[in-house]
Amino acid sequence: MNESKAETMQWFKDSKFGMFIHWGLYSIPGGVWDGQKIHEMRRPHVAEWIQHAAEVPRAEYAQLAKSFNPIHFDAEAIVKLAKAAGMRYLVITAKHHDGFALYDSRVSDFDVMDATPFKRDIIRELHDACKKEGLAFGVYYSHNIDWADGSDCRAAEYKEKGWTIENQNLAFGANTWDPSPNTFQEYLDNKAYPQVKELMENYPDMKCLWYDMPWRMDAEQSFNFYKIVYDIQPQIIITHRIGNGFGDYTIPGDNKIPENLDDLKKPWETVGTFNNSWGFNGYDQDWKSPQEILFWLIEIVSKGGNYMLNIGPTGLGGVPTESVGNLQAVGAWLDVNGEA
Ligand code: JFZ
Repeated sequence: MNESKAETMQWFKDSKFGMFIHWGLYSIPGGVWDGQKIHEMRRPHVAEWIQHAAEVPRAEYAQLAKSFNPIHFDAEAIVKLAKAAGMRYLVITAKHHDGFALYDSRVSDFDVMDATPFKRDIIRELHDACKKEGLAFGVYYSHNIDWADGSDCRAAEYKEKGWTIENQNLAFGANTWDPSPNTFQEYLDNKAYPQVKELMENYPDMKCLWYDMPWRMDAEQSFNFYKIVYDIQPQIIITHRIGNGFGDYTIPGDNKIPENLDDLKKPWETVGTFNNSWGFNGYDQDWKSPQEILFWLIEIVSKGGNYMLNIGPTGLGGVPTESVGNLQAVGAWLDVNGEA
């Protein structure tokens, strides 16, 4: 029998330390497009937003898939690294804002099996490696923003109505440079809902689902995203970034430790970057030292939260050496000084 949501909540509260993985086509350019660095382009300056920053047309961006062949990817090695660091769960981007899926999707060809020479189901390999090594597993799914297939019609709508401050905020992150012809509803019905259903059917016994950036979701849409998960894997807990109050746990903000714990009301998790980006950025060497990571971890855990620290594998699938070394050092410290 499936475990209940209450049991997963308890698991979450006991887990404390997890690994976040941002990986996709954006890992190939690594924060640089046509010789321009992402921090010289428009915000946000995180490498997984390169398509948005450089306003890359959809067809041109999709060409990246042809060279996505991450021969250094080793699911088992990543899971073992997480364990060595003292982490107890792992969450990977099944689909980020660029719309590219890291698993075999039947409803879209823009995925690792159909569009790349690699043709290995990355989500399956990590899911199975976690199971084998006894680590909990979850996925991130960008349900609202999809630069390839969705969320653009409304930006066009706002543009037509005039860019009021309110509209500009609502359109934040939308593809306004080369919008897909889909309506938002078509995108939901033909891609996003079916893809979440596929994830639920294909990868059993998951612990959490990380929806993100719900800006334009209405309550019915957020509810649908909740229901698809609950119908198939009722034990899964969901981030509040699903939108409209449906989440089971809260993210106080990226790289943010909450000050007033009473405001949170739900169990919480701080997510953190290793340098200044989630996706691999080839020129950002501003790595958190083992001491800094321990500061974050201890501060967060002592306040009752979880810390999910991110790694951004390269376009070839390797984990940056600084991340590997610093995680191992954190694990070594915890082995001596940590408890439970
Ligand atoms: C989002 C994504 O856009 C980003 O690429 C990454 O996946 C990150 C984990 O999540 O970025 C956000 C979302 C929400 C806030 C900040 C960054 N927030 O509410 O402070």
